[in-house]
Amino acid sequence: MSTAKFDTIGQYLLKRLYNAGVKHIFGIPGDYVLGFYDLMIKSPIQHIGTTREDSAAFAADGYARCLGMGALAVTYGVGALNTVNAIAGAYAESSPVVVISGAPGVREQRDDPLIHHRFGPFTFQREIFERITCATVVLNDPVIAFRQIDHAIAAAHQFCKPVYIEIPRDLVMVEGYPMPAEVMEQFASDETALSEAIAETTELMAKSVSPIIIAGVELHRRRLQGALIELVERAHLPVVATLTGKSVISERHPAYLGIYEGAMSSENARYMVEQSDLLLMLGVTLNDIDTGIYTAKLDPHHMIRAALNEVVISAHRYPRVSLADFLAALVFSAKTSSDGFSLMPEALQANRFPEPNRSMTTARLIERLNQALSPDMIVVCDVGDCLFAAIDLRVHEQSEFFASSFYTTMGFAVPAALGCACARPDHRLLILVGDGAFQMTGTELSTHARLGLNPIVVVFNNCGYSTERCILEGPFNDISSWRFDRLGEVFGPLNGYDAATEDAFEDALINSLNNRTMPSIINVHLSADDASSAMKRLAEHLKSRVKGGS
Ligand SMILES: Cc1ncc(C[n+]2csc(CCOP(=O)(O)OP(=O)(O)O)c2C)c(N)n1
Ligand SMILES: [Mg+2]
Repeated sequence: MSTAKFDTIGQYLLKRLYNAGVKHIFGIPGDYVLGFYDLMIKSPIQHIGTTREDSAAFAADGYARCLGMGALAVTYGVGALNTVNAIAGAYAESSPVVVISGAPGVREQRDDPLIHHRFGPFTFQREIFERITCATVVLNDPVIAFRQIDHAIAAAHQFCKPVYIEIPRDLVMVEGYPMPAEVMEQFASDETALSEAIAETTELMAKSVSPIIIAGVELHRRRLQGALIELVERAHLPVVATLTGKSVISERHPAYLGIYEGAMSSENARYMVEQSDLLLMLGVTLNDIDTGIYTAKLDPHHMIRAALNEVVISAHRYPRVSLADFLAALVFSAKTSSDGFSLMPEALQANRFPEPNRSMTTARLIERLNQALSPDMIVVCDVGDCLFAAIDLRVHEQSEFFASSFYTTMGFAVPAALGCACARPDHRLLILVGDGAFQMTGTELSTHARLGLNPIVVVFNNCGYSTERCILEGPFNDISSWRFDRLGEVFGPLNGYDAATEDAFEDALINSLNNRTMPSIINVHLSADDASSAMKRLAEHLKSRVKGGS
């Protein structure tokens, strides 16, 4: 009979993760983490094996974006270090991913052995992760291990960033000790600054003739979408989103005008933002992507910018005001308008498809996907021209759009979609990916297949690294040509289609939509010099700037 009074450290970690909403853990086993794996498969948490550790981290990132937390468990050195790029991405993109790494046992480490997967002092791995997470803990002391676990999970929640938990293999089955919960300091808004910021904002809004909201990524990460929609609907304000904030509001809402991304925006969205006399920027990060490679024309003197914990109006600043409090107070004080939305959102193209024998282009592909999107679809997009093309994609009410749109790491989409599919089994995944990015982590499609998932993968096959070609053409942008449609033989079961023309794409798309039992992949042949409408708009703009000398 067991005499154990408390959970073991491994059991406690699994319990706390489960209570935080983590029902799946992604990763690849190794001897330093096997004890933890053994506990995991005996727990209610399901293990999802991936083909590579960075895929596990991307999957956990997708999972976290859907449910608020995701986790992966990997072995020491070779496993953990394989996740560094993906975890740096989760850090840059504010995604609360819990990295669990096994490690040599505490007793083993004492003798300083030359043990496999070791690459330096045993502290090195934690030090690496310290730079790309908001908390790192090494569970090498049973007395404080439970508290360290609580701390790491609370930090991931609070800061919306990855955390690192290292568990030496000889402590997985050692009992820990319950401790009183640590009180983490919570950010509290300064009431005076908040009310002054709100008073000034409402006054400016009342005077403004053409106010517009620019909705940013932090609204999504802090789960403030509900407050945004309330504000939009109460005050009848038009809204655009940034690319990193894409889908923070339904892209079919009557107040929504599209993505604003400087010269890459649609004409309508660009006009509405750039002629506005009051930009209400909520949770917007002004990075190069969201400013359309710095082509945005946003006048700071017409700007109210609510960031995570400050509000900046024109040239002055209200410190210690949280985005959530500012938005809640703004909703409360918004003058409700009984007018309907009198906006002119750009109508979705309703062109006829397919045009017989017509070669497929990126612009037409997006048009057709817009028609095919349904409210139960989540779109996960890789970087490359498909990301810029997605500016013109309009996702529905309950659907979401996820991408590594700020960090822009290739290889995100196929594995992140795996995480989304596990998190939201009632949704269908549409994956947009370039031929180059697919070659990085496309093997994860076989995990989708193994689990009986049914994503539709659209490969934008433009014969290499097209985005890089736009910057500097050279043989380094050529890649080998893969028969993506034939991957079922190796990665399957899955349906593969080859689509060079609109007719072929139409057949492939209809078959893919109808087949819900396995993944589908459509290899869409695009010409190497084809580009999304957004890229063309940017090129036009840059050309006219050169001609105009500005
Ligand atoms: C991991 C990683 N390596 C390199 C890059 C640099 N990069 C950005 S876009 C791109 C080409 C992407 O090719 P593909 O997926 O085929 O999309 P395309 O640009 O052709 O539309 C490269 C190499 C990157 N963003 N991420
Ligand atoms: Mg390509």
